[in-house]
Amino acid sequence: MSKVALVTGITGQDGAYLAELLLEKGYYVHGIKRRTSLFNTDRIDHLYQDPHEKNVRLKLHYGDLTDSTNLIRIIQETQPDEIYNLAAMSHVAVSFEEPEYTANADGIGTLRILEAVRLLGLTKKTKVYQASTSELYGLVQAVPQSETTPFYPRSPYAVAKMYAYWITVNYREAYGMFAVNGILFNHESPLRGETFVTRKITRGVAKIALGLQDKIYLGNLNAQRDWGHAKDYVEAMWRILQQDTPEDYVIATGVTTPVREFVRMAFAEVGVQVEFSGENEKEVGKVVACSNPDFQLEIGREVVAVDPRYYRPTEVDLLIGDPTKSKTKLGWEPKYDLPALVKEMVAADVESFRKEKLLKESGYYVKNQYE
Ligand code: NDP
Ligand code: GDR
Repeated sequence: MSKVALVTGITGQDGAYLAELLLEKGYYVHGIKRRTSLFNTDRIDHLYQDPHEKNVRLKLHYGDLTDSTNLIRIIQETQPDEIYNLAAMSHVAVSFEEPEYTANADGIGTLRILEAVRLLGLTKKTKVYQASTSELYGLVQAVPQSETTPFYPRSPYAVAKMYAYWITVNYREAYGMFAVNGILFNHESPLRGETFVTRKITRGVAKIALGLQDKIYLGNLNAQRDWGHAKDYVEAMWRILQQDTPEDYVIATGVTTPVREFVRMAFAEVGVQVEFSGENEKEVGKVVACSNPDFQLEIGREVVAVDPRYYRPTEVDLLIGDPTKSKTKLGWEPKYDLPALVKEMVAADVESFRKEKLLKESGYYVKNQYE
């Protein structure tokens, strides 16, 4: 018998990779998507199955983590063996602008899922995976950060996720549910949301190289992140739910890199060497060499500048995870390292903006003013 999975946040980066993985493994996959005024299923359109066909394995349901009645009905209808709760207002900087909504969706939303499982009498059937985050560690207490490192959240997002973390632990202990946290460090891909720093950089690099953008404005270049590939990380989510005992796991690469270095690596992918000078708000990145005959950028040109509007009221300076437990207990090993990730992301954005360049040359290009 095929297993049934319910994925919240299926239209997001991780939801798309996870849905693909579960379908490959023979699952029936139900996904919750929000109603939006424009289509929001770009990342999973390649998985779409016409509901009129027989044996459809992917089904989407309208829903929202802020609506308990809707969640109860979908869980009742789908009777899932596994729930992956990936839905969230996931942008740390935006959570300072929308703190109450973030608490509702990211914190109480998790409670709604767990409580729906309990109310429906599914505590022995349905396993729940909660998308916890390295943002819980926040202000550095110790490095590398492991399952036993104390939390010190530094944003409304992280505080909401802290509630979600503990309510998951509590439902496990109180009701004997298989409810677990994957404490995932940053993971990226060509499907990453455009306003997260890695994708903002790879898109900016592609557009600068193709003559579609002048420079990239960034915030804190000193922040250090442990960046992995989303494809590897959804495999870890699945493994966490296949264990006999419910436990929480850190998923990370164990390597940390400053934002500034990610910028250098991304420009190097298009044959452009960038060096930084100046400090804080005055820091800039300039071209010092260009070896790509297709993309001629003049030496000395400023391609990166700091804009303090991207600073956060409270920052997380350093994240570096200790994946020992996931490696030993789950047998999980990432296939991608950071250079391979950067290469894939830059190549995908160059390819996509080549098409945009054609549109621009034909008079159709419209700048996206919200970047
Ligand atoms: P994305 O922002 O790409 O996707 C978030 C998903 O949640 C989207 O499908 C979004 O829908 C949906 N969503 C947002 N709010 C609601 C709501 N109120 N009700 C229902 N659905 C909602 O995030 P990622 O895929 O990168 O991350 C997945 C999860 O993992 C998130 O919970 C995130 O906080 C967490 N996480 C992510 C890490 C990372 O580095 N990527 C690291 C650690 C944790 P829509 O498409 O309509 O916007
Ligand atoms: P993060 O990811 O906050 O770690 O949360 P993000 O890519 O937004 O920021 C990483 C670091 O880069 C610095 N930074 C900038 N960030 C953005 N977005 N835009 C900029 O212009 C910029 N300049 C510098 C930030 O200050 C920060 O230090 C991500 C999300 O996916 C969360 O949902 C997830 O829980 C964590 O990763 C783990």
